[in-house]
Amino acid sequence: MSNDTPFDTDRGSGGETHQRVPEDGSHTHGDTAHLTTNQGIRVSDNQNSLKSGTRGPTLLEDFVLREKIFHFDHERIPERIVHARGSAAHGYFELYESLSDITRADLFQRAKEKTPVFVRFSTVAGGAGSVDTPRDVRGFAVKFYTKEGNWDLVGNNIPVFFIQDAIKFPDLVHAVKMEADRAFPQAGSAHDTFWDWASLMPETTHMLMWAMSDRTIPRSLRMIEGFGIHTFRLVNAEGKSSFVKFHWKPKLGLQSTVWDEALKLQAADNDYHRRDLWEAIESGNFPEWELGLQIFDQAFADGLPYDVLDPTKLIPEEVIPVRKVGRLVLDRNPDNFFAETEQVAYCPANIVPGVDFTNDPLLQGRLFSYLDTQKSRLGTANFHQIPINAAKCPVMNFQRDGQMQMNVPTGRANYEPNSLAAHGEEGGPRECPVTGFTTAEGRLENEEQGEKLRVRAELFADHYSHARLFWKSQTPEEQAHIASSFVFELSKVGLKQVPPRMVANLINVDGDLASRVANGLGIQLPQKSPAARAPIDMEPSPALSIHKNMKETLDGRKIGILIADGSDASALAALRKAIEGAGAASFVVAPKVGGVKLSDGKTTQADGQLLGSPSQLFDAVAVLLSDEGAATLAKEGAAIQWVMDAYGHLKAIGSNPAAKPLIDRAGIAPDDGTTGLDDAFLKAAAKRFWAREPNVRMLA
Ligand code: HDD
Repeated sequence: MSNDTPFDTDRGSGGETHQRVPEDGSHTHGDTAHLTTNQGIRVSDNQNSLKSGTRGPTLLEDFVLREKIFHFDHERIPERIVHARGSAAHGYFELYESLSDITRADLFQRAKEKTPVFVRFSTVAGGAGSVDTPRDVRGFAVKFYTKEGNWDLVGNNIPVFFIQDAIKFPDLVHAVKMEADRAFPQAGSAHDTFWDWASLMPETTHMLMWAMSDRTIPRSLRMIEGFGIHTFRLVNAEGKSSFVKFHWKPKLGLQSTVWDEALKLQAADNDYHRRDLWEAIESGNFPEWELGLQIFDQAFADGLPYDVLDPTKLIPEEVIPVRKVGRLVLDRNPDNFFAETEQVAYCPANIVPGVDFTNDPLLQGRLFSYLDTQKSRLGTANFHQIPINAAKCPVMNFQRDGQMQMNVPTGRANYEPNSLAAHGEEGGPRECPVTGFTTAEGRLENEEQGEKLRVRAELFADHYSHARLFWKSQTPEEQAHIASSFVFELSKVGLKQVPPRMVANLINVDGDLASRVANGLGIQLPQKSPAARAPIDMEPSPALSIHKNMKETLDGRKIGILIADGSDASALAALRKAIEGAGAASFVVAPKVGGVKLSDGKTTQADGQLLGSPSQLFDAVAVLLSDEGAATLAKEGAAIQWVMDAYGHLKAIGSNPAAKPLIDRAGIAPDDGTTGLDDAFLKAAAKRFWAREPNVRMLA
């Protein structure tokens, strides 16, 4: 081994310990990286611990072994109490036009300017190792590294929340997470404690409607909306402030799975969403959203029959249109999951000059919680110095020391004011009343401010108007899914008093919904529960429906093609070309991944083996078989299930005539979604066939 230079030439001048591995995988070449301990001592043997004799006991002296095991023992940090399972990506936000009239926030000043971002998506209830596709809310957290500091917009894919006051958050989370004594179920709300609590908390009803809708079983993280939820403020250079609600609109349109598909995805691929996001970015199909703003003023807020400070309410887009102001593009996967996705620390209190809070009592509680959480997770008040959390603008203050301090401040100036400069010493930074963050004027939205009260504002007592609005805004198919989800979840509840109590609340939303749920549960329709405040009727909002906002496109979608020995080579090539030409990815599935002998005698590799690539992984499926292949696969359960599930999940199924024995064996009744392998298939592949659903499952 060459060891002729005193310093490792692969190490940066700052002494950082990037563990660069030589391209040939070796670690002994003279000019390549060497394995070292964390103290920089080169390691001569990474295979054997130091022993007394060949078969003797391991020696305590082995600092290489002890350091390696010590570090390994501490590799995990506490996972997030909620949103533990997540996936993230780097990207940028690009502004369409200057918003200087409404905000002084630096990132909103100059058209076309890009601001770097790091975005983390998550489920809420499950642990870090849980699956990607339970019925659950998705977190949508964006860290903007602006030139005037970090702004975190920590939202969800649903525009409202379960509770109105942060003091209820621990109760919500305890109720929804695995039950305290048995530690199950993981990652889902379909259990006693969640519904016990939710049925006793009528303010959850609006959010429950969303949670039971297909919003919580998205097809892809690339196809969800995002919302800031709370009413925030934007403040311009003159100090004039406006209220704002933030929206993220996915370029690929909204799309969800059906429940049976989501359940089967949990078995097919635990990492379905993580993989999908990663692969899209890796292949250059960068996920994209538009940032939309709903802007309004105090007079508008005062005129509403509900309170804009109540996070269980939304403002329909039909009432205040969403103004699109820029786009978010995710174009780079993280280099290291732990360093970035796990250690990223979002905090709703991170805002920049030009953005401000409101008195929403849920938001106000969040302003405390996240900073506190980060200290507990990352172990030190210096977590802001971790690269993924560090602002990309100068950070200068007199905060000092603490565990894991990475900065080495020079001089004596660690207090302010000081007059050290007069002595020729470095005096340090000073406050700036002009460009510094100033709290917006007019934050006293509430005339009673000043009295100390533990109360809710009057209009917060309206628990049902917005739940009714949501229900009325759905298509009949979506309503059937919502009613069926209530039935599914409440059927898992063993506490007998809970389902009737929940149904009693639902009568306040809609009598038909409540009857359908009671009927699906096989229980008597109970008496309506008393509403704290009589609901009002609102105009339906089509923007709240997924089905009314889906895009018929193959962009970003994936089509599975089932082949077997003898499949037509040129038809396969043409099909793949057509699929990819339409913007989708094609994925060839075959009984053997190593090879299928096509009609031209050539062997082609499959992308996935049949059993490991069930049809729920695809948006539409094509079956291209020879007579021989169809005869074989008609006897293969996995192939029959492949076609049956595609049918049951309301997807397009294209097939060639020779595939008929398999199609028939799967019991497929022809409809608009069953086509040949021509253009009609590509058109069909961009849709789901809701009309088929009553033939394949009983919905509530
Ligand atoms: Fe929260 C994490 C979203 C209310 C306390 N929350 C967390 C994350 C998201 C949200 C997306 C994960 C961020 C990431 O990817 O690291 N939370 C919300 C939304 C809420 C909300 C949209 C309501 C509108 N949260 C909320 C309340 C509290 C918390 C009321 C406490 C009073 N949330 C936390 C937390 C977490 C968190 C415990 C866990 C891990 C973390 O913060 O970093 O502090």
